[in-house]
Amino acid sequence: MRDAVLNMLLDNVGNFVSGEDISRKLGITRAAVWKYIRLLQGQGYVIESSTKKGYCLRQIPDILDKVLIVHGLNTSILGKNIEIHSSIDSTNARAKELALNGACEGTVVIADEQVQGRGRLGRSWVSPPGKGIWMSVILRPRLSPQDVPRITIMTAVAVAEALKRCAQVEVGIKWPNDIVCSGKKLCGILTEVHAEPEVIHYAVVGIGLNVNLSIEDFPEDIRSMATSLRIERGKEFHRVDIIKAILQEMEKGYLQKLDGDGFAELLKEYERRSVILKRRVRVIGVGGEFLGCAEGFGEDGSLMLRLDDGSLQRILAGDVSIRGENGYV
Ligand code: BT5
Repeated sequence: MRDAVLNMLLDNVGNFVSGEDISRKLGITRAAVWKYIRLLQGQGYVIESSTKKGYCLRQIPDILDKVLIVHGLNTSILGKNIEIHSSIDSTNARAKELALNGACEGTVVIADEQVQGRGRLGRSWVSPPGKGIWMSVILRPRLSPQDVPRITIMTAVAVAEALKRCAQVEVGIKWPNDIVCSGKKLCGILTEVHAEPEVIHYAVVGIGLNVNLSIEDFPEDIRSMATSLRIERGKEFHRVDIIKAILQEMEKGYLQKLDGDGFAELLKEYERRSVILKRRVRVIGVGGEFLGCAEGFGEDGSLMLRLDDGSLQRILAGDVSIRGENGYV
């Protein structure tokens, strides 16, 4: 009932809805309506009340409220099922568990805080409470397992588009899985799959996006290479707006851009945003360390690196990190 009351207020943000209308529509007493208004106010919603006019939602708090995420979310698959946690070990770990148990495609797990957020290759991901988007999406793509890196490419472009729309910020993409701003890491993507040689059972795409973190929120050892929207734009953002935009952009990419001409178009967009293309980069991979010029990206999401001896080295996504010749980018 609390959700239904909130939905009515959200349908009329900035306008009054009478207590009588709410009680009639929801079949509850006006005293009950008032009880839910008080509950919402206690959760941070600024609701003006007037004996004559009723209730008016004036301000929405930056909280991960499922009603806020679903309200007006214009997707058909992503976000059909949403699980929100105030604190969790890792949203990717939880999403994998759900996927194994048959959770539907498009299931989203979001947490206010992660206490064991994970990066690639066992690295950790800093995920303090209330300040970032720590989210994982379950997909069941009809792709050949070797093309899995396309999912990370699609997600990176989706996050970039969402940030342009919601935060008026132009970000770069650092292959394979980083979103950067002013040469620092704003977001990391972790795609994990459960597959057999011919078929992907599920993919879990984890997105860690630093929204309202200040520099002190990062441990000292990563302060020089990490950033947040707040640091970049000098103001705070509502995480829910960005979550919705990411889900909408991701769904577009998922449905239209993972193969054929759609993927060719996506790759162009990825290249346009790449911060390493045509630059000399150092690739630190399991197979060793290479220095060369990033010439392009393959259909499978690999990086084509022109080595100093003139040969072209194809580097698969997922097992390398990239540094600029003298720093992070
Ligand atoms: C990544 O790994 O960039 C993937 C990060 C994915 C995090 C999301 S959050 C939701 C979901 N649930 C999870 O448990 N994970 C996913 P990698 O390229 O390996 O980068 C990790 C490195 O980035 C660390 O070793 C640090 O140097 C740095 N780092 C850690 N936390 C950071 C942060 N909040 N912002 C910027 N850099 C960070």
